[in-house]
Amino acid sequence: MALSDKSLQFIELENAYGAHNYHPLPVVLSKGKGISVWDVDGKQYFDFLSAYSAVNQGHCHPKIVQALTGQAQTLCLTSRAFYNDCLGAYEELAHRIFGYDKMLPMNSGAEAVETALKLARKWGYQKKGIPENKAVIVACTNNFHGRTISIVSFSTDSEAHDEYGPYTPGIETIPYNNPDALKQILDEKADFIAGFLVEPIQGEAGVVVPDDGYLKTCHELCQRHKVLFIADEVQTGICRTGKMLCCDHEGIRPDMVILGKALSGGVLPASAVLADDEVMLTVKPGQHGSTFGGFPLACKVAIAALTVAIDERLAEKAARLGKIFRDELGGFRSPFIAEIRGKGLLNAVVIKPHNGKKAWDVCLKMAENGLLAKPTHDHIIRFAPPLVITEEELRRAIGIIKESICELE
Ligand code: IF1
Repeated sequence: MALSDKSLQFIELENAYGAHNYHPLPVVLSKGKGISVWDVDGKQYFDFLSAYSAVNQGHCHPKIVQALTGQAQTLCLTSRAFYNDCLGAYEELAHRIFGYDKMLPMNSGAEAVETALKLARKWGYQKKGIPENKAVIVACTNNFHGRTISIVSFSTDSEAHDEYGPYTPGIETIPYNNPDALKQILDEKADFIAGFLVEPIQGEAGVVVPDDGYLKTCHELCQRHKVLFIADEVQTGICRTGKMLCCDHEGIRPDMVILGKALSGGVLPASAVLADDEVMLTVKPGQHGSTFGGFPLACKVAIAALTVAIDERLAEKAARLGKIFRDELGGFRSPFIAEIRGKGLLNAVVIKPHNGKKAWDVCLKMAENGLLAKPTHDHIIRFAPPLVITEEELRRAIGIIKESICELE
């Protein structure tokens, strides 16, 4: 990709003064609207990453931006030392949409996952009678739940995990998409297990969709053994996979739901844990919190983001358009394509290296042709456009993907 001097300057600036904890595609963005982003030279792209599914409602959605700017001029932050006139309405909306007794608002996804783990442990000691300091949480191999020390403690990805020890104890991993593995560990030590933490589809692992019935079976096993079923819907939630929650596909109601990313339409960090009173009320005043969690600005933005998701029927759109995406690329023969998988508009193409070109080269070529996506694990490309995309736009984007692959053959 030829880079303009202007782009290079921004890239060099980040390289010089920023930590090198990312390896971005060499594109410098300065504007976004709906499904499009523009670089500093004014070139327009389809955004097929959507900030890892945080921008489901599209960039700078007018209703969400209006909520932001309106509240920004009124009251931004109070901390939870006082009540405010936005939080209750937000929590009530979450109750009406998701059907849980209570919400606990945080900021990043990782914080919400940490919150769920803390709640599971509290519940384990207070309600299940697990002996002090013996609670176990079960997670899955190839998980991605964030980057705090406790969360990376149970990561099985060496990049995310290594050299961050000593690690947090009390979390065990079992193979994903394997209900027998869950059954086995529950049979062995259910008395000590507080929760089972699972991504309904594993995003970072490369959009790994478990077999139909997996989540339902795990949910039943958890119920039978009095273990909390904790769904990390940070990436899959808010309509991305064709339902409001990915767990809705199997008709199960997790004991805890973790939301993040698109909960705020990608406008500011807003995450949350949803649970019923039996779990949520185990944490008492002073035992958990966050300066920004549930701040008025985030409440107003999240109310708007959820309202847009429902009013614009983003779940139905994701379901319908996702099928078109997989059908179209599934019927496309190329030596580069090994597999296409996904649900709704969370999809991935597994790339076989060809002509010495890999997933990274495909992404560079697509960027050149006006479509942004990012490889994960070297050989997988994730495709997740904002859900406000139209069928006509999706078909144009599919054209760019096909054309880019053909150019490399
Ligand atoms: C990065 C991946 C996506 C998540 C699930 C919790 C979190 C995430 C299921 C934590 C975050 C991120 C973080 C981002 C890249 C991105 C990602 F490739 F790493 F896996 F989306 F696919 N649960 N996912 O996917 O949320 O604290 O980041 O708000 O660069 O780390 P967070």
